[in-house]
Amino acid sequence: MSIPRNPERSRAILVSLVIGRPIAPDDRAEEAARLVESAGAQVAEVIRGRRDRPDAATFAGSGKVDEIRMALREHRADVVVFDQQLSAAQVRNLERSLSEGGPSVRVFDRTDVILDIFAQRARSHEGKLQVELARLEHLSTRLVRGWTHLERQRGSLGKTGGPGEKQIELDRRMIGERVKKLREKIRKVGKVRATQRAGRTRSGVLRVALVGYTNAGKSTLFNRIARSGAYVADQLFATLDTTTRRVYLGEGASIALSDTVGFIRDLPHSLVDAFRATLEETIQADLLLHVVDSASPEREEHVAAVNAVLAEIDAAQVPQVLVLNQIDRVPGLQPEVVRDAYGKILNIKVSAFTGAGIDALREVLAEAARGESPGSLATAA
Ligand SMILES: Nc1nc2c(ncn2[C@@H]2O[C@H](COP(=O)(O)OP(=O)(O)OP(=O)(O)O)[C@@H](O)[C@H]2O)c(=O)[nH]1
Ligand SMILES: [Mg+2]
Repeated sequence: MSIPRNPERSRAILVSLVIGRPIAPDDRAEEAARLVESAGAQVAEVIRGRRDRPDAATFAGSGKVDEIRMALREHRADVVVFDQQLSAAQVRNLERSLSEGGPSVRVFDRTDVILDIFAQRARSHEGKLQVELARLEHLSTRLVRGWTHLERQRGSLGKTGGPGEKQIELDRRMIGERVKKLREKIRKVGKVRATQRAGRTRSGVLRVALVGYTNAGKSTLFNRIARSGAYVADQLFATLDTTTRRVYLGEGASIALSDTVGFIRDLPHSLVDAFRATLEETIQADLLLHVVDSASPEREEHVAAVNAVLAEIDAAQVPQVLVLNQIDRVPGLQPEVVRDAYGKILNIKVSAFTGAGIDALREVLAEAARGESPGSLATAA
């Protein structure tokens, strides 16, 4: 499933400002652009820059705001996305200033975009509950600062009529009640999940979870290992629901393999909290396959961001195997299992796309399933 390719997608001006540091060769702006596109909008122009510190009123400062206004007019765009977290006051000031004397402009920040993607993608009952909870919690942080009337008019970024509208009509008190109800519902669904998990534990099957940065190739790898058909797409957060399959690896070795939601740097806290139940699959796993896109220049940052989220959900102690995926895109990289002098696995190089290295990976999993190689697995912590 993908977002409807709406020909009348919002045209967005993306603002990617570096605070404090000098401007880096910008993979960050590229990731932000992919986020915006994954939400269903179209990036008309990227405005970059750097500041020593954010401007209190508008984050960007008046010169940049003028530049954004010109870009909006030039591209007849009506959406501005900041690749940072904005305060309620900054959003309000920006919207007021940028809408002056023209069509009304909506301003979103990075958290809005990620929440918007999740809202569009959630399919399962549990996923929908979790996203609604995350959105309400994000919304309530803004309501505290007295922003109800503006929030009410805001919609989904990609003009696909996200599920947000209805909720936004609620006032703060009702939001509080709704949040409580949602938490209770999620807790109940989580209980069912725990029972299912207990069933798997009792059968003594090794539980393996695929984790990693969004778009690293987890679902592609899942399909390779499980010979199955999970949804794969070149978009961020293609997978939101955990899928688990029993995989037979020959000679009495079998595992329960889970594909999970991708991580991203600065994942909104409300989302981490809301998805805790889903991510429990990860915490409870016996082994994590940490999938990395080895062709990404940002791979080190991605690994660090994933490990940060793992620590946040108390999964840093779970044994981890680093799977360097997409080696077909890196000249010179061969499929191999790299071990240190003591036989501990440092990483496994594969291509989920071509299938190179997958047999070796399946063999490592089979060994782990038979309990033959406890010393060869490392943890992130
Ligand atoms: N060239 C190449 N492309 C790959 C490889 N593995 C995955 N891809 C592509 O990378 C994109 C993302 O793959 P997914 O499997 O959806 O990635 P994911 O990690 O599940 O992403 P999310 O569910 O969004 O977190 C798709 O276009 C895949 O076809 C690989 O080994 N080589
Ligand atoms: Mg996926």
